[in-house]
Amino acid sequence: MSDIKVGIPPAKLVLVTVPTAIPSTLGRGDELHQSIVSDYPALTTNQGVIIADNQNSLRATAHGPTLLEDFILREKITHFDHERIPERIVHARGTGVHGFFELTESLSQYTTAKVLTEVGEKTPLFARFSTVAGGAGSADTPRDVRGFAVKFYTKQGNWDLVGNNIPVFFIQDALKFPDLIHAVKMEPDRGFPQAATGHDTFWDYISLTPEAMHMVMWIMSDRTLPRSLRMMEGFGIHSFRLINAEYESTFVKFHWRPKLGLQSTLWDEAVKISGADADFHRRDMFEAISNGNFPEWELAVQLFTQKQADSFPFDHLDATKLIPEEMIPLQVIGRMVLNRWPDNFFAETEQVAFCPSHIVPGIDFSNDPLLQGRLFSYLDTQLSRLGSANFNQIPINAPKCPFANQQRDGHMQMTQPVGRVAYEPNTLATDSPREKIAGGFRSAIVVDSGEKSRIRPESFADHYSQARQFYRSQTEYEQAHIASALVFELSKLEHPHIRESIVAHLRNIDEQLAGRVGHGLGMKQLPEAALKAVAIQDMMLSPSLQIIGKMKATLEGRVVGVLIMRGSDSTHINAIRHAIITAGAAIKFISPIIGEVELSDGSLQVIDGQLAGTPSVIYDAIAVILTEISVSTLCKEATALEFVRDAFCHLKAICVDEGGNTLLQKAGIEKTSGVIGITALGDFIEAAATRQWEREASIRTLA
Ligand code: HDD
Repeated sequence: MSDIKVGIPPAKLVLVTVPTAIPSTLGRGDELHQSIVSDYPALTTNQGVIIADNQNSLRATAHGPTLLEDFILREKITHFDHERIPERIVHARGTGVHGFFELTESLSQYTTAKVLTEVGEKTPLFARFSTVAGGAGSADTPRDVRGFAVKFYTKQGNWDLVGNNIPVFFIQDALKFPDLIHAVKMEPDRGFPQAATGHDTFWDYISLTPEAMHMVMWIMSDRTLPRSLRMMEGFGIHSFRLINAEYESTFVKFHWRPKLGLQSTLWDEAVKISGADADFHRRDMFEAISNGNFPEWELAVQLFTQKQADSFPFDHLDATKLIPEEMIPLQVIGRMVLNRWPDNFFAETEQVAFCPSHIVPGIDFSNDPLLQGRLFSYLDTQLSRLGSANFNQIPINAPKCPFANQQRDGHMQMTQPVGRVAYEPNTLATDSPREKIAGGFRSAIVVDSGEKSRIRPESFADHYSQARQFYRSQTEYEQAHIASALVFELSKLEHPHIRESIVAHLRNIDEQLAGRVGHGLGMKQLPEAALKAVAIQDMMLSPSLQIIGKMKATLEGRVVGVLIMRGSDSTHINAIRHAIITAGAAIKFISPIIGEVELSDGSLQVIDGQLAGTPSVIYDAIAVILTEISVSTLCKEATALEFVRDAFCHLKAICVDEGGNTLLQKAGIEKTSGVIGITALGDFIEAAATRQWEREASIRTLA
């Protein structure tokens, strides 16, 4: 007999005794495993039968065929074969987190919804953030809209606010949604591109859909390249109605505003992040929650009456339009805090079923035709995705308030109702659920008249004014990014006529933008401007549409990467660590070899990332602290040179000591703004809290 230490999870690590000589007649090949697990709960089949051998199927003889009789094998493999459910047709890749909503300002004047009237009440919720076009296994950082869906488990039932990180949408009518999605997803004959808009079918459809032009401006902006899910806004998009105790209704638009401010990456950075860490956003959220840095958003509302709506120079029921904050100011009414990672990704994040039709008494829909179509689509899709009308019984979807009705049976029914009554009204079961006026859901009283027809109102015909307003409201850097993104996307097309058609639309948005894009695409002459149904309005500029304007000059929630090697100055490292942590950021150490690095004072610094595996794109700012000896080695490492070059080209602050500066020189980086010596740590922290926009013109042609 001999003692053997085996590798099993640390909590259960035990020393076990196994026979050195295993009787050959057993022939199992896993006696070691058997003896280790003897202290654990028994493994059973789904029928509760204890499994004696989970490593070998039942065979006729040692070298014979496997027997059909092996019910353990068949049950296990059958379950495995059915483990996947259809992924969401859109928004398949997502990250879900639990949290709560706390109301800080009551809207009792406008609504009876308790979630919006009981100040201080904490309503539990589950939020899921997603990309739209890619499959469940695609990367986190393509250029794409982000879904921003929140399920509030209110005392009056579940309320799902299913929005995006962009306040407008591509189309005005839900009938067009399947075409839009077929155009943007991978092309059906070739099966690519995955999670990308830079292909012919998408732009072909867009070129024939002028109502999409406002959304095109948003998706070509850096809004579709968020730095973190924690640093993006969310929007309910449609107008909804709030209904008060007197059945008076007020229109409302919902906005989520991140406490950390808005921040995006640059296109080149996003592309490289996809390669460095396909799970960048999910990991970022996971780490923030695990470290107790709970992400937080304000919930704000825009409230307006029908009379105000009638005075808007656009139709608020058209989902391709927004109401500028400068026109109807945002009123902050509460906060959302995300503080608990799900226990099980499939059970919660995958099975959560959001439906815009899930609303509670005191909230109602507007007649936005896109919203009206969504009210049907989501419930329908859950039936095919989750396989049963009983999807509401899955714990993540079940309300946390009492619920009872006479709906019965169906696939995977989990409840076992008793008694002979399964209908309402009845006289036979006095304790069975009944309809109730008090506290019950009532629709808004809306009077409508007109002819039944397939028609869109004339007030939906202005497709360019808000696109122009958005573009012209951006900073010069953001305008350049929009132009470059359009050049990049359209240059991918095989069909020149689609490119021309898009540039023809751009001429209605902004001549200078059309010129920049046309030039970038090598057009000798710009096409005629696209036909427009109504005159374009020059609306007032709205700085609240910028990202740069809404970035917060803070390092809070960010990560600084520090490149070090053996002998790096411990005084510099301690000073920089202190400055970064005091600023609310996290610090990660990078070195060519993982493990521990001995610093100048003999202390050991644990390394978080190996240089080739953790490029600077995953950090918000970097520092390089090296000795003259170590830097001579690093100067021959392409990854080290790329580390500093990328940080520089992505407009990040860089802090260096003398050794670090030698690496910068080798990489051809001048000590310009945002490149700061270790002695001016205060300046580095200040520079790291933002990006060095003025540097951009020196390293990139801004179209
Ligand atoms: Fe949608 C999912 C957001 C228009 C049909 N949508 C889905 C999700 C979000 C949105 C965030 C993912 C929810 C989750 O995390 O599970 N969708 C929007 C927004 C829209 C919009 C903000 C416009 C303002 N969607 C829209 C239309 C239709 C759909 C017009 C159909 C007519 N959306 C769906 C869907 C999905 C979905 C097919 C796929 C998975 C799901 O519902 O549960 O039903």
